[in-house]
Amino acid sequence: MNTLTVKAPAISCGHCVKTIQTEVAELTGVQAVKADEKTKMVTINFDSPATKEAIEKLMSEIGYPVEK
Ligand SMILES: [Cu+2]
Repeated sequence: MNTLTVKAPAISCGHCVKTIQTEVAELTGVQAVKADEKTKMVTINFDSPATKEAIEKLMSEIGYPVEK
């Protein structure tokens, strides 16, 4: 199990949190997604075939690019 923690500055409300948690969880290999509205941090637990790159790409596609 790998853990990725990223900051997504575009998170602005509970709806954003729900969108991220729903969309990222659909990626094959992702086990758990926890987003926080206040800190704008997202923690993802994943296994193969999911990758850090694939998760970050998906977050950009749904409108929440991660801060580098
Ligand atoms: Cu929102």
